[in-house]
Amino acid sequence: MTQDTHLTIAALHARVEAIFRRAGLNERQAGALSRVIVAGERDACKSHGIYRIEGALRTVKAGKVKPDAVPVLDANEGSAIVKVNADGGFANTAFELGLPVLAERTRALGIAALVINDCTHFSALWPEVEAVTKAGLAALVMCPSYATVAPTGGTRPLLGTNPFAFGWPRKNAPPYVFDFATSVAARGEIELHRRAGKKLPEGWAIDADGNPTTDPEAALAGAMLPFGGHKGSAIGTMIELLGAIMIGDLTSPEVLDYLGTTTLAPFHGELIIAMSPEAFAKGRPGDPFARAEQLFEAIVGGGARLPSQRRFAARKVSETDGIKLTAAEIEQLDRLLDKGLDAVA
Ligand code: NDP
Ligand code: PYC
Repeated sequence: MTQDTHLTIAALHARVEAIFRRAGLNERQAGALSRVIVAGERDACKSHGIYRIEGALRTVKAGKVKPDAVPVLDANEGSAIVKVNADGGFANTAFELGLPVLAERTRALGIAALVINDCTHFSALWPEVEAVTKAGLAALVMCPSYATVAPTGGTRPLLGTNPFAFGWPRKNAPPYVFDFATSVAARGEIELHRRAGKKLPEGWAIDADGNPTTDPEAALAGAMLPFGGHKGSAIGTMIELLGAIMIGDLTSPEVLDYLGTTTLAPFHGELIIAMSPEAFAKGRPGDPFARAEQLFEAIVGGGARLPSQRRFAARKVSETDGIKLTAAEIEQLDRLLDKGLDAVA
């Protein structure tokens, strides 16, 4: 088999969900995980698409994530801080449980936060940001990962690739969303380069001796670099403070100590802050949504593109033509379904 295959979004979802169910995940964990992984493939975000299934299964097999976890909501009546304990399961299931209360609380108070504790988190953040914007709210989302990034000026990994995402709701267009690793690239990208036998672009990583490298193996053994030098380094540090220390959960070095490897999905917490633009703008001139549209028009009018535009375009193609997978990817999905946890080391 050498040809590419096109699967509908629903068909890929069914396959991915079946793999997770076969591996022993309960319905809620399998459903939530399949939704984010398939969303990654649908939107051409390969670094957090089906390639992540194997890592999730390895983490289950290693006993570092609970496949039958049932997250517990602490609605903290009336408070701006809503908490979900993921019960040692995947973050995505906990997020789905907390989102309605987060939205209700943000509408009532103008700003509220969802704290997720004790979760395994390997996914992109934009599915969560988009879900908050669907409720008409702006969102900031962040979490640590594991110590793989050297702070600017340092040579040893300390910070995580710490993703940071933001979303702004738009009435007649897809939301404004950005979502990026605070390292030059996500670690998933380094792994995809390694698998493809490709060199890394300059400036992504240093080797174990602190020298610049374009060799993915050397980069994985050394350290990745923060994006934008000291600026990305500071934002990555902020995420350790807000998305780990402030919420009483593991920092990236603590995650690595706990797992002992970067081949398993990281276990930590996550912070989601939701804001009501109407509540913040109340009493001030102008409609915040109309003013935001003027800003977006100016950005696009000046020749730039909005973040997520590539993703939304890829989504449209997937919705009409299906999701394109290589023969090797289909074989891998078949193998994971056939062998379950025996398919992974
Ligand atoms: P990218 O650098 O690929 O993209 C970052 C953002 O910038 C996207 O929103 C992208 O939109 C936008 N963008 C890219 N190019 C342009 C441009 N020319 N003009 C305007 N906007 C642009 O992301 P990363 O590789 O840093 O991260 C990839 C994913 O990895 C993220 O989803 C992140 O959440 C995830 N991640 C998860 C971690 C975890 O621990 N769970 C850790 C690290 C990363 P578009 O997509 O449309 O191109
Ligand atoms: O791509 O950097 C990454 C990553 C780390 C954990 C999950 N994704």
